[in-house]
Amino acid sequence: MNLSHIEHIGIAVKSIDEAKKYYEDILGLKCYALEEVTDQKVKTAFFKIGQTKIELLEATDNESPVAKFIEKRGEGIHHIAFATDNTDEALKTVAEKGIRTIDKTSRKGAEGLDIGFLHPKSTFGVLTEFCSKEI
Ligand code: CMX
Repeated sequence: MNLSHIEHIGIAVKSIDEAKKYYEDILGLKCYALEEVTDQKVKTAFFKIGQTKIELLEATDNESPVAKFIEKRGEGIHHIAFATDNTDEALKTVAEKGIRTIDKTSRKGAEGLDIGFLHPKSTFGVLTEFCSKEI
């Protein structure tokens, strides 16, 4: 399935405006993109460190997975995303090995990537994402 690196770490926050100050003013990283992903009911802010990105996630709706996550568990690490060369194939491969996938096929995520999630109950408590550039 060719996982190459950690593409990003998703962090659920109540307010991107507030959290962004910590990443920029304290850690000295630069926010290079702000994007709303309507399909996922989130606003995102991206920072890059080496090959890996930090993705801040703010819910845009009470029914957003991120709103539910913060209500239940508070702000913090929400998911880890692995880069692969083909999200659809990676989802299929793990499903065939008995892992519960949230998405059967990929959908469009931030930055135009093809994304798909594995259920945290099947991955030792970590919501896991595969993502790839369109092929
Ligand atoms: N990490 C770890 N565990 C999580 C979790 C997360 N991010 N989100 C939910 N859970 C756990 C809950 O704590 C709960 O555990 P318990 O039953 O032990 O309490 C269990 O999973 C079920 O949680 P829930 O609150 O009932 O939520 P749902 O089942 O309705 O949804 C999930 C959970 C993971 C299926 C849903 O959040 C989902 O489909 N996520 C994928 C999409 C997503 O998160 N999009 C936002 C980011 C998009 C982006 O990066 O662009």
